[in-house]
Amino acid sequence: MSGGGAMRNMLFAATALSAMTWALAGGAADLMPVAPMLPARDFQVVTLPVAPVVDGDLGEWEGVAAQTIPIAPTLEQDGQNRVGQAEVALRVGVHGDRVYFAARWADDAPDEKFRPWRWREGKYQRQELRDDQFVVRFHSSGSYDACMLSPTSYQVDVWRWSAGRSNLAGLAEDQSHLISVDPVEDASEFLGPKGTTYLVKRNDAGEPFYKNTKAPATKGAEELPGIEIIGSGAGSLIDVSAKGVWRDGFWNLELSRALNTGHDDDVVLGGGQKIAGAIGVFNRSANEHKSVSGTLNFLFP
Ligand SMILES: [Ca+2]
Ligand SMILES: [Ca+2]
Repeated sequence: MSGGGAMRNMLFAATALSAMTWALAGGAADLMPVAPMLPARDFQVVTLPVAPVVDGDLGEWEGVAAQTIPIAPTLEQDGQNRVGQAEVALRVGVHGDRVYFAARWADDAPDEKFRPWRWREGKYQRQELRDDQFVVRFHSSGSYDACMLSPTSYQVDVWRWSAGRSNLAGLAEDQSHLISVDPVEDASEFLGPKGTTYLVKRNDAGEPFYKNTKAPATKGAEELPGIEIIGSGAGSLIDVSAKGVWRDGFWNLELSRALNTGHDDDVVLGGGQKIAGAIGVFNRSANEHKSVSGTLNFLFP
């Protein structure tokens, strides 16, 4: 495992730890100050009289009271976290056989470039620019625990909206994370006080709708996009429709998915269940450089 990978994994693990500071094992032994997690809370999902159009215009949600969800950095003193202590105005409702999310949060500028190519010193070089992102996670199996280093294994269903990638296709990427105390093939490993934990990030089954571009050898435009849409995608990967519109200092994002997709890599929502989850916001960043809510216990009608 590379040093950078080790740090990423360690920090990912750290996001689920409460007020614990620990050292990077096997690397530079940097101390990573982990911020305390926000408290868990219940989140009532409402029944919507009409289905919202997933277009980033939240006008049809006016009759639904938004709940203000505080979010906080996963790490203390994280220079790459541009969100900080903030709030998301969140509304979640069910209409028919689908669930809808409306999220609105402050962001000083829309960042819609993902690792673009720029012509530098006689060739195109990747620029480590990241786009804005919003993620939702739901507990899907196993023993969900806010602390990833507790002796449990569990899986979460992850929806990842990205301003410069999935938004171009009107989607969020439908993914899952497996957190395991037992070794898993192709997992990232991280070390905690109770031993090694394994993390696997997977895309749901199906056909991708974008890919990373390759840069030509000869000079064209000064800057070229880092990704391109290659089709509409297919399968369980594209279950989540999503559209975000940035206006007047805020992202306005709508997400929607069938309560039951019929795909075995998705959690079934609705049906009066209480399902633990969380939300996270990135501003021009990736990996651990995000601000997250505490556990949200979604109470479905
Ligand atoms: Ca931004
Ligand atoms: Ca899916």
